[in-house]
Amino acid sequence: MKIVQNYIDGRFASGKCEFADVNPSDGTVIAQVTEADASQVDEAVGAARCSLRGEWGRIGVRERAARLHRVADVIEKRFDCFVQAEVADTGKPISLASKLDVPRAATNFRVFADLVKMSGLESFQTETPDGTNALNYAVRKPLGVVGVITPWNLPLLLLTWKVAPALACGNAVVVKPSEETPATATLLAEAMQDAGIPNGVYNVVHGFGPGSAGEFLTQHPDVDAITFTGESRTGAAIMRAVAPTVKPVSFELGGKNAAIVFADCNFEEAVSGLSDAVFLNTGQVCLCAERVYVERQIFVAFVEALKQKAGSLHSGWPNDEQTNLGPLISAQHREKVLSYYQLAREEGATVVTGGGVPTFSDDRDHGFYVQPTIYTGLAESARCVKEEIFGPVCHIAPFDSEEEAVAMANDTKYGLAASIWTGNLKRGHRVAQQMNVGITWVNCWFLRDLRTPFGGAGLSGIGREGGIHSLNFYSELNNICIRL
Ligand code: NAD
Ligand code: 6OD
Repeated sequence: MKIVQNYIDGRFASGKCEFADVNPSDGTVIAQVTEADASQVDEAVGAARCSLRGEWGRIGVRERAARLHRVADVIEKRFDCFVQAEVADTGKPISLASKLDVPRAATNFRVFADLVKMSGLESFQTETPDGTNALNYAVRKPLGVVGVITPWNLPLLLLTWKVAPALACGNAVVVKPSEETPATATLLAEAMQDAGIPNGVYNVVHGFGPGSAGEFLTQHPDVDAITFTGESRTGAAIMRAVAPTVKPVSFELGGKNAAIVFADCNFEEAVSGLSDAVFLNTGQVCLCAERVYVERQIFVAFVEALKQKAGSLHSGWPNDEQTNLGPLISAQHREKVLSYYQLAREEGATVVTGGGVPTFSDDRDHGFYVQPTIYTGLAESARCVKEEIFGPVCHIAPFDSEEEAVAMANDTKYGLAASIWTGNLKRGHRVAQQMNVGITWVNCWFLRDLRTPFGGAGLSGIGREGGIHSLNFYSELNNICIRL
């Protein structure tokens, strides 16, 4: 049986306990994963600290950037290896892993390697009280040791989205990937070695949250900052854990995102865009639309068209190129999603399509598949309209006016993303600017430019990453004031 090990100070290390890594498409155990205990987390943090005093702390930004480009080169060279590891851990379709997850991992390194080279000095000339001048300029320094804790839905994409800017700024990292998807973070360790990233700069500790590697990392007194992507309530637990040592946090958390479809939209484009926004990655993208508001004139036609799209999705084996709907990540997550399918019925929903589990009469029946599901008819106060489900499911409700649609879309404690579908760009701007979220797309969804701010409001997070926002989080600014 394959063993997925921790990676500490440039060496793969086993430990006292192991847990199983399960393939969600058929429930088979594909590897045993070494769980890091408190002493191994301590060792990883120590190695990271030590690396900052060595070569990594001395080389300039140009050389750092060159090595990050080499990491991207290695990811591209070992592309199939990364794709296969991601597909086996997540069950996601190979077409998705090879078009989205793995290419984005390489791009994350390239973008932040280039960006950090271009980031300039902030400076001000200041008049002194006696009529002379002073020059202020701010220099960027790394934060130090950054703890990176990530989820299972886009494992390598989301991990490298944080590791790349953290390293570009000259930090060292200890990463704790999700216990569900340990493989690609570990493969990345090999890429780091091949790319000449010094020992101790990138460390991987495997395990769970409470009482395990996640909590050991957040509570560690020598970790300078935590960057986290995951559930909002995990974010709350991490806030409590970092409070005594006052660590800065960057949080990318859950969502209950709305889409607003106006009658003047390009109907085909809106249906196709919403099919992605609801079902991509089996609805396990934090940006997915679980609440769809459609102008009443086109409501019936839209519901029928999205139902047709759901019906055309192919829940095949992940390695089949035709598959575009994989399983959910785990038996436990499937229980959660199915409990919402049940709750929706109890709350009075009309089931337009889905609501259950598909049968295959092969080993996929031991996997964690669910049917793509659409509901209508729920009250806006229903739990299924308020709570994040994180599966291939949406509720569609009609609206009669722009004001009503904006009010319903904003009636949530989350604030991650929204999409607006309209042929009237003036309306697109107007409505987009009223959305209480971090990211609004008009006539598109999940279209990314890595220089732009990314993050959420309310329960959806704290801070922004992307472009200069990442560089700001992963560095400290020291302002120097010189009397001239
Ligand atoms: P999760 O919060 O359960 O776990 C995320 C990570 O945190 C895992 O590595 C886990 O082991 C660790 N963890 C759990 N409890 C911890 C604790 N007490 N201390 C330290 N670490 C702890 O989330 P998940 O189920 O893996 O991912 C799904 C969630 O992530 C959804 O809510 C989704 O919306 C959110 N998400 C948000 C974004 C974003 O960019 N906003 C992106 C992807 C996923
Ligand atoms: O595209 C990104 O940079 C990003 N952080 C996406 C998050 C997706 C959530 O599941």
